[in-house]
Amino acid sequence: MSQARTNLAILGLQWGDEGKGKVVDLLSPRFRQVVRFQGGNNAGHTVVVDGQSIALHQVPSGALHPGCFLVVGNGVVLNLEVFQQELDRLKARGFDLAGRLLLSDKAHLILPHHIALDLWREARADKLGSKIGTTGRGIGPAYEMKASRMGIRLGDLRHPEVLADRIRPGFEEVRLRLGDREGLPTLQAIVDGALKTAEPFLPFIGDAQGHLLAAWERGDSILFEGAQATLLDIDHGTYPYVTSSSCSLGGLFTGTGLPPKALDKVLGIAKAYTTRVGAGPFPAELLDATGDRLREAGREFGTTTGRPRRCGWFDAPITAHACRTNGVDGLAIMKLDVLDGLDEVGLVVGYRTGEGGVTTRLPSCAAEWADLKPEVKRFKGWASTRGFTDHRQLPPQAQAYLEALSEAVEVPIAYLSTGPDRTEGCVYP
Ligand code: 2SA
Ligand code: MG
Repeated sequence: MSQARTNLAILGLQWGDEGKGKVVDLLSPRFRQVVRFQGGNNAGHTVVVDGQSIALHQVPSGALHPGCFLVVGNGVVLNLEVFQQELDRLKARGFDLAGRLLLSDKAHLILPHHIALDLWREARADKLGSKIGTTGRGIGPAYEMKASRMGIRLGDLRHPEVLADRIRPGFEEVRLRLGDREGLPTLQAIVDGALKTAEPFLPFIGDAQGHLLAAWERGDSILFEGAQATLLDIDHGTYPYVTSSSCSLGGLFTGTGLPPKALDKVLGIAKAYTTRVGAGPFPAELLDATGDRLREAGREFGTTTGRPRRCGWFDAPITAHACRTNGVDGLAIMKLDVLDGLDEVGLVVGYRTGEGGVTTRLPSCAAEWADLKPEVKRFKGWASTRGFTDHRQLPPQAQAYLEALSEAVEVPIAYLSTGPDRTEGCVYP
């Protein structure tokens, strides 16, 4: 993690909740610009400062460092009401973002009918047995409206006189599906609500692409903060059990308007084990007492929805896939301490196929995932790594596990987290 003065992307390599928030918070003092480029308030990034945790959803995790300018790129979908709540909570804790926040005028709004459609669709899918387990924040419908050319950009808020006409086509399509049911406000209420919520934000809405291009040209250091993760990527994840944005590296460029040359390094974030929230394939999942133990010890409950996360061993094939997809230069391995005290620690090195072989190749469709059984390599457990700040002092069993993990994904470890606080962790040389 000695990439000061280089432009760095921080990307999740599993199914989210790897601990990206902590890494961004740790690194952001070295950067002038901190940028979000995809996702919305489905993200939940927890940052712990002085024992107090702060959950961020749409505000970039550099918020806690007054020297960071925060940019929300065009690839993001924003719920401004929730954004306002986040700003208020930050302000109450002494963090004022005035003068250091820019929201792209090309970013899209999440509106009440998007949320209603998300919830309606999930309830319906539940009956059909095809639920995705979304966060219910309207993320899918907001991106869907963007792709079908019925989305509303933040810049549209500058033109209140035509806002109803802009929102109407998408709203009417949602109404066709949902009918006039409870929970779906009228078009006028949606327009009025959007304008009222947007008012305090108008000074912060602008040309984020131009701002970032200028920052890059003058040599400002830029940190790109991914949300969700590669296995939730709409193209490279476990489709259809994914989110609706491009969470892997490609999304950084479409989601900011910067060219690939503007990026120097990619730091991939992975937990020392694996979790996922919502439905979908998870070959490494532990449905036994060990899985429960990981959930309790790691406090694996959704930051946004509070849902219990499914837990399992570190899955090398999925993480290796994410490393290749993103061209990861170094790994940050998070929450090693959660594995403390186990007799044995497993590492999924491949999958046993129906035909009796072992593969590290990921299937491209959900049906094929179902056949995969994990091939687990077992390591002797260790007593404690909690709070360790020098990797050379780690118990030898933990060192052996980390070495095997890094070898299996073919990327060196750059940082290791041994506890939630900023101070708990080690940098590798
Ligand atoms: P959506 O709402 O359309 O993006 O849901 C689609 C899938 O993407 C998953 N997803 C997530 N998985 C892990 N963490 C996420 N953020 C929150 C957190 C989640 C929470 O940090 O804990 O609080 O529940 C996140 N956001 C989306 C989701 O579970 C679906 O599988
Ligand atoms: Mg999270």
